[in-house]
Amino acid sequence: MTTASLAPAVAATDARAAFQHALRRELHASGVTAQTATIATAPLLMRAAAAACRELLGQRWADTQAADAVRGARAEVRRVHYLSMEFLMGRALGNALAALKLDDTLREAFAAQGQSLPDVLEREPDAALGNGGLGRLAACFLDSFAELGLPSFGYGLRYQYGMFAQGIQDGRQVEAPDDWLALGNPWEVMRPELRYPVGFGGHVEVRADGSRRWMPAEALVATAYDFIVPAHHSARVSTLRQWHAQAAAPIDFAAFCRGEHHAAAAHRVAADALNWVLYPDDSTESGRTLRLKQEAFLVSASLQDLIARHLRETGSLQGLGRANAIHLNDTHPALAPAELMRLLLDDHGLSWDEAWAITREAVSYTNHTLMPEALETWPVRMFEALLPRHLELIYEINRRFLDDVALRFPGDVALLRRVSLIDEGQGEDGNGHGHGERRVRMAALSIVASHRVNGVAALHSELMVQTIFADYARIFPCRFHNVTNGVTPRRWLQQANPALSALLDARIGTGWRQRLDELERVKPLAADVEFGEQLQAVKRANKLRLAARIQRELGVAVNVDSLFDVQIKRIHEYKRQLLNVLHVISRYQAIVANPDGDWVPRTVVIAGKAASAYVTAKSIIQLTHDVARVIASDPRVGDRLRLVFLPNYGVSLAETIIPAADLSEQISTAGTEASGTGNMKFALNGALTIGTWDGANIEMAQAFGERNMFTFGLRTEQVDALKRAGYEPRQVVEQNPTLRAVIDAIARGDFSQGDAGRYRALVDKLLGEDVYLLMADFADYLRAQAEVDTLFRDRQAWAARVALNIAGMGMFSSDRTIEEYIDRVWSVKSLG
Ligand code: 26Q
Repeated sequence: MTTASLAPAVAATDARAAFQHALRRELHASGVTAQTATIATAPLLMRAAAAACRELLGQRWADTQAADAVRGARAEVRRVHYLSMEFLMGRALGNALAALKLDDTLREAFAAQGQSLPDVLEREPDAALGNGGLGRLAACFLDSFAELGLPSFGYGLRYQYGMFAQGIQDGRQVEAPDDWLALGNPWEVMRPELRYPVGFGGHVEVRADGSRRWMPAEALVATAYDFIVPAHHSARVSTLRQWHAQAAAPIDFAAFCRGEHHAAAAHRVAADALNWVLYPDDSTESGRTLRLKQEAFLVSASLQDLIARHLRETGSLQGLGRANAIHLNDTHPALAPAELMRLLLDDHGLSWDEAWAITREAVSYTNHTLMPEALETWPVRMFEALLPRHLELIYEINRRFLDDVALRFPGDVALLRRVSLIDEGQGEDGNGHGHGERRVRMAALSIVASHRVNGVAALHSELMVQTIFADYARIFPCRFHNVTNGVTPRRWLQQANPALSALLDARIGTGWRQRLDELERVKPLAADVEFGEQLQAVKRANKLRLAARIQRELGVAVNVDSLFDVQIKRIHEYKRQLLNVLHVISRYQAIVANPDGDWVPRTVVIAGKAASAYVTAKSIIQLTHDVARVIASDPRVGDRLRLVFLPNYGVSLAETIIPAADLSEQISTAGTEASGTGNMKFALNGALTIGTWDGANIEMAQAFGERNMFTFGLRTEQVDALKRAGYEPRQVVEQNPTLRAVIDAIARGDFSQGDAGRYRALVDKLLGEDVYLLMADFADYLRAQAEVDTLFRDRQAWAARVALNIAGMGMFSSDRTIEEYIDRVWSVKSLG
């Protein structure tokens, strides 16, 4: 045996020994020793294992930082700083064990304690610091950063409470705080030495030399907590650095001495408020100040950290923009360019031109939505009160930008008004915001200050430059690009679906974990009947696991041989969960009308959270429960149809549901879903897709063949044309007896114990404006659903299609996505 082949084995033994040592120490600290015969509980084992993993990762972290610092000092690398208000990491232990190749070691160690590895893994709370796709994308990106060895930091906030926990009472959503840190967080590494001041309020002082300096009234300190994200095929790691806010002064000592204990600590409470909660994606007006403060806090701490690192490594601000990419995950961190300008001008004494060149080189921005009402704007008066210096800088950026536009497009005053960073508040802004109130347009700031702007799927990027950003695309034609989203195959295939992973390993080898393209080797297997049977067996095992969970959580027995039809995502009108429910109702009515028909049994699974203030979304959840109850209690249905709503959707629940799905519902109105990433996870796990011609569905269909997806519905141009021609949903309903029967049943109160009022608002929306065209797409949706049934009856044909879907999913790895970001967005080359 050569030494080269020995080396990895020795390293693995070392890691195992180190891990076992750390685990023993952790258990010992909790009173569990071989002598005391104490049996460790599952939560205790979980924390001990996590702490032991963290110790091994700590070494990798130090090695990675040291290597990057050397390359940074030699100006050999460009570090990427991914600024995001959301990182939806989910659980970490399973991922760390897989990365460190310690699964088997731990399985044995736990068995010795009478515990099973999966049971222990289940004890870890999800890190749910995100709403949905945008936050999960950031988490997949960190995984790919590590895997690709990209020098990088994710920057976020360490929220005390993440995405709320969803409970269901009487069919209605109730929110509870997500106290994910209650038992401590074994993964985070506190970095007390990393402290940066962050201010709010106050005024701007003008110095004798004309320079300006912000004198904030409120002084906070940001401290860092690091979370280490391991690569799976090297010893590299990536870092998620999350900021925690504290008051700069511990207490107001004078107030304390006067006996005013509340007043003495008031600023501490105010500072702590920044750490409290993650905002939902449709935040209401109240409490918005805190959101703006959170955004400013994230941005300021992250940029100070970046600048300090750059100065430490290179000793000068020269080249800061070349050596550092600063990426904005949507506009939530869009204050970054203003804050960077402030730091460079006011704290470091650079000239405007120097500072602006650095800013433009460093900053890039991804847009995640086309809906104009979702574009972030903030009242100027809030800036005046909280961020007066940033407002001055935004005005100056705007003045220079508009001067430039006026030179290039002389006489086009309307254009200047449309592209200004400031919405002057005159006339309709389409956002329903108060007339007359001036607002800062965060997307405009992000575009003007970036060298690259990208959308997240081909259609979305096209529509972005044709609709919401058309004016900017005319002004900056080279700035806009597409980078289609992807998902990490490590979490979403290897860890979520061990059975399918093993089958793939046996048939095409193990390389797909690193090179997802290798899935194309599955293509010839589509004709292999035995492979088809194996796929079906894997699916059935995963369905059994999900059925057991449904039984446990809801007390509902589902037919494992039924078609599992799944829609899991945030509850939003544009995602059209309601269209899904309308189909379920029509199927129910059809079964009742023809109980002896040869029905393909279905289990329809829906999961997702509604933002607490989103009344319509909450009503859709309630209707789902009402319909589910009526169907389940109707003996005529038998086991041919079930509707189940699984509460408290999140990353971990997705990891159990997705591998068990036969059919993936991706049914947004064409032109509304920027990309979708759930669609990719399902196809990768052997579900077929019923979907509209929207977001990344389109590229998936193109990758594995349109005939291998059940597509339906109006396309974007048709949606626009119909709306222009004057859409009348009521007429559509009148002309379709099946649809009419469904709407009538809801309106009559058939699902609400005769209470016709419960869903009046919902029905009125459908018959009135029907903004998302559910009525227009209903008939074609039913047509596609019937095709699904037909194919499902033919097991072999279904399995062949599944194989073709999997075979075509190679390009949807987040590794490919990040390679494209490096090439088109973050490389020095992209600076032109
Ligand atoms: C904004 C202002 C104030 C408070 C909250 C927000 C906010 C928070 C989260 C606005 C939007 C979000 C989340 C958006 C999101 O998840 N978008 C999804 O991003 C995915 C990744 O690109 C896409 O695949 C999805 O299509 C898109 O919906």
